[in-house]
Amino acid sequence: MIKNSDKCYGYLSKINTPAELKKMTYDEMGMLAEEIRLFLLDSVSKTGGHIASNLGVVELTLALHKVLNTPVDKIIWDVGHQTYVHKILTGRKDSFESLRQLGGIAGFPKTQESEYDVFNTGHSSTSISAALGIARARDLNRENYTVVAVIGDGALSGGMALEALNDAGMSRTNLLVILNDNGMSIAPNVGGLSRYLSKIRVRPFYYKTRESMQAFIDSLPNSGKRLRKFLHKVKASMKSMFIPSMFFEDLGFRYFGPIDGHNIKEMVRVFEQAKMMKGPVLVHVTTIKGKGYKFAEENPGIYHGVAPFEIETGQLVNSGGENYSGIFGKKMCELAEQDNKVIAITAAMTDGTGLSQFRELYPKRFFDVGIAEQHAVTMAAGLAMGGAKPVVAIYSTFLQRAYDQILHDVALQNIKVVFAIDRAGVAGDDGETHQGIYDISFLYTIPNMTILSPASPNELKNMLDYAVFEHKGPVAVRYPKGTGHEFDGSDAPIEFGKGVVLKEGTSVTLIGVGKMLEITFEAGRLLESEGISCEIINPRFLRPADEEIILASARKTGKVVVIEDVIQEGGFGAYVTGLINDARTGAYTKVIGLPNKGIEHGKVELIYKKYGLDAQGIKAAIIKEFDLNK
Ligand SMILES: Cc1ncc(C[n+]2csc(CCOP(=O)(O)OP(=O)(O)O)c2C)c(N)n1
Repeated sequence: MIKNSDKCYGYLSKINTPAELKKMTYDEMGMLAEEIRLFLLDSVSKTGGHIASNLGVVELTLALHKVLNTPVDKIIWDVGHQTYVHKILTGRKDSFESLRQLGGIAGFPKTQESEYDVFNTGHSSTSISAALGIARARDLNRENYTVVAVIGDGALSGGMALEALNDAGMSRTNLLVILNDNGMSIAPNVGGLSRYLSKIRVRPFYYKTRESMQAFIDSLPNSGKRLRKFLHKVKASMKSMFIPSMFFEDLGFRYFGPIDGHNIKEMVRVFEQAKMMKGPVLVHVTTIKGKGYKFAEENPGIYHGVAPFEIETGQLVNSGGENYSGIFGKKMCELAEQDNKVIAITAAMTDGTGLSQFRELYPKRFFDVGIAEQHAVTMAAGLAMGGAKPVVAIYSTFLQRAYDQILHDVALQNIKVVFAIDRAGVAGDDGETHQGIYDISFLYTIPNMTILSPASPNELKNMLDYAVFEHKGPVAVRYPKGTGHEFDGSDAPIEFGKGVVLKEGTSVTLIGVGKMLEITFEAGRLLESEGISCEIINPRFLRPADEEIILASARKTGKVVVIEDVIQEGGFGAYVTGLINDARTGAYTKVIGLPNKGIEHGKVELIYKKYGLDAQGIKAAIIKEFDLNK
């Protein structure tokens, strides 16, 4: 067993800031890299986290911090899931036990956590835009420091990254982009750009020859002008001979690479050179995802982001029970078998959304479009126009990217696209950039959009049946992370716009949205034990809501509480409050949800407790609000 003791970490224990790194020799840095790998395995196997991506960037991060003068020089990490090594080197190694835990250090860059974290990331493909902005501000302020964006080949498939390259390439701004190419997104990377990169990866000969040639030209005396000109021409034509089109150079970047992202010395040499150059420069670094840990190297997709695991066997600690993503994936296979028009679309999240089996069984009806949520949604609209039945599976948080595509391309034309929204509600460990707590609010503003929220696995399956085969127009089925339980009546068929009163009561109406229904029942039991009679409603449809049962219950109890694990502004509770007020029932309302201030990382249950969304908290809030103790 690897021990987390100073004895094993002779080099690492000396590093508190990047300054110490600068004094190290390359051999020492090599040994430090090995210690960092052991340290990462030791801590992430306990806390869970993005192990494979971090194992892959150990040397890259060391080389960057060796060359750069951080925090004056700025590094912007794309997605930010690969910043553990950066955190270890910038004063946070002693906090690693608390990684992703409530109150502990975050799994992504956080400006409030350290001055070395320059820009908060979490969603993919933002780094080049942010870096270009920072570089432009630097120039306007007449300051002088280096700005670096580190972006993976997966993140490069996102439209924003390409928009930023397009702008940066012609900008003449001094900007360094490091492309960390491991051939992997979470799963193997997809698309034409990925194929292009793999072509470059296997043709380092061209770049090596070109570099040597440039060095030779530079070494020629001024008198050799004609030879110099001739060699420049040869160099230029070599390009078209070896690589059909030099994408990055044609965009306006100076391109270096591909270089070995596990060779610190080589990277330091190239980064030093690139840092001194004028204009935008792209250094293409090749790395191995999961490097140094057999299980992660063999299965980088599985070890991309993991729960705690056993180091020796690679065995993941079982979270118990089939989760909603798995249930969704199985149901999709059933739907596809029933109807050959059913199509599944993912934006680089095949495993995460439970669609691996679908991909195997129905490869022609499965599309992984890369990290391209916007494209996924509009492409789905096109498929539907062509007569297909597209189901777009995207995590709630990433669907934010495609707001305009949902509105402009799908909803305004009232096109039937099914949105399978995974990780809806509090998603936990990944923190504020990954919580699925905005979807009800943003979907509520979209015309023609129907929103369903299943409260159990059976309800998810039935809602998918309904959405795919019966519903007309755009429809979203939003379901949570993790597992769920059945309750009496959970297998009742879905009827458009209909909710269900699950328990009659007289003192207060409790409406539990989706996953919160289970906790609402628990809170109801606590209230009943104090003699407060609860009526419990499962709304099922958040839009259009079942106004009839809600208003009838409001008139009966005079007090209505909506419980949802999303932000309160614009949520279902806000809608119900308006409904009850407009109907002049005279009933009081209360929404128990989340404040709109960014919800930090931590276990879902602990976050619920902190924000009063656990059964005890709900009970206490209701008693206080309505003065029910008297
Ligand atoms: C907009 C968005 N969609 C999906 C994701 C989920 N996601 C996190 S990392 C990742 C793959 C990134 O691949 P790459 O940039 O190559 O980094 P690597 O982990 O391979 O180093 C994906 C799809 C995300 N963070 N943001």
